[in-house]
Amino acid sequence: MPVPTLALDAGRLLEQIRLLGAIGADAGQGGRTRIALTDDEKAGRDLLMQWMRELELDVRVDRIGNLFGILHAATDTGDEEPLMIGSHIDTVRNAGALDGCYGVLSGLAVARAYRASGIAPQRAIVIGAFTNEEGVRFQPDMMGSLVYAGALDIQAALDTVGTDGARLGDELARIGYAGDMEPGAIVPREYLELHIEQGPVLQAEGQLIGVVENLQGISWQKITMQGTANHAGTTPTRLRHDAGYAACAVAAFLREEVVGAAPDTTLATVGSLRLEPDLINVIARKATFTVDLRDPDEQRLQAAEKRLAGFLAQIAEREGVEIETECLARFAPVVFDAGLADEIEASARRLGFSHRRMTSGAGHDAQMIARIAPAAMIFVPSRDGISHNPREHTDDEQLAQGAQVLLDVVRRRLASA
Ligand code: HGY
Ligand code: MN
Ligand code: MN
Repeated sequence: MPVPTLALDAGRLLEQIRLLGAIGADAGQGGRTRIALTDDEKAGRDLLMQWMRELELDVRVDRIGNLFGILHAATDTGDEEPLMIGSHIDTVRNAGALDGCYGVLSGLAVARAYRASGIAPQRAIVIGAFTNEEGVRFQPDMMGSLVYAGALDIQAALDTVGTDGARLGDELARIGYAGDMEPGAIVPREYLELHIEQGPVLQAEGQLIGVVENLQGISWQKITMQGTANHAGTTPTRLRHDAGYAACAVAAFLREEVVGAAPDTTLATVGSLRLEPDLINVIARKATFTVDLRDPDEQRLQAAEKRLAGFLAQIAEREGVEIETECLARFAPVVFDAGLADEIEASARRLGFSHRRMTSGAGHDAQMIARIAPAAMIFVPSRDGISHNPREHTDDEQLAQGAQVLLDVVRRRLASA
């Protein structure tokens, strides 16, 4: 079948990015917040559903709330092995407008290009928006695609209790997105995800397209330290069981010793830290905090976890605090499909776009779908490498060019056997 000539409507893509980015807008500080299964995220889902229907896509929702729009093939058999384009539209708190949304809306742009051409694709195109990619309310992250890939039991996911005490299944029902399709019912022949890099590499090297070959390992833990509240002015240091000090000692250890052991690859973040009773003149009796460890190499990631575990035992002994750890997410590094990566590189080259192969620092739904189908990712630059921040930005032209690469890969794949 000849490769169809398809035109990307970049204007509509950019407009939809802005319209979706306005949902959940944070008053007065820029940015938006659409944390998974909140009313604001529901509003984003409703708008996406409306746009899918405008394109006359067949809309499906599965039991974990993953949302799909299907552009059916020219023939019934073509529906059996669809090409899937996906990402997410939930956000962290006070987020940028592009993380996840760019990939989902670029999927709509691909479907729109086929619609506008009057050509039905040889194989169906499925555009997916996966539930709870960010994992900031309900852990683990990439939850919807993890369930979709069959690696997390649906009931366990529905019974997950969030950081606010809400049960995931109840919230899904409350916002009206507890669908009936079995997760995984649509098995893609391949999966593509277009995403902003969220890091500094492409901009630093003056490259436009990232051909993402692999994605680093992720280890999330919640650590609870139980000390003894006491008077800040009367308690000698040697008699303290200070959960606040112990938690801060862990953060310092992570930077100096854990990252220090592999400074070019291992990353460690204490992103959430709560002290109780959280008062200026009371020694903290309790510290609850999170540790996010990443490394592209599984052995180094395990070594980082071991170093942390060793220090926790030491500080518990030294400070006389009790420590509990809970694993919130643990994903080994993932290698994407080499053939798909080659096709992405070939499209970038054909379009005359500078490009380089790279590793993803962030987690993505692609790493989960890679468990059930060949998957690969396309990156575009993030200005100053900023993301998970209202200052997240990619130039309009770069966003359009990234979507052109996606469209070119799709049209070639769907025209081949
Ligand atoms: O944590 C991550 O890398 C992704 O944003 N969920
Ligand atoms: Mn993302
Ligand atoms: Mn993110």
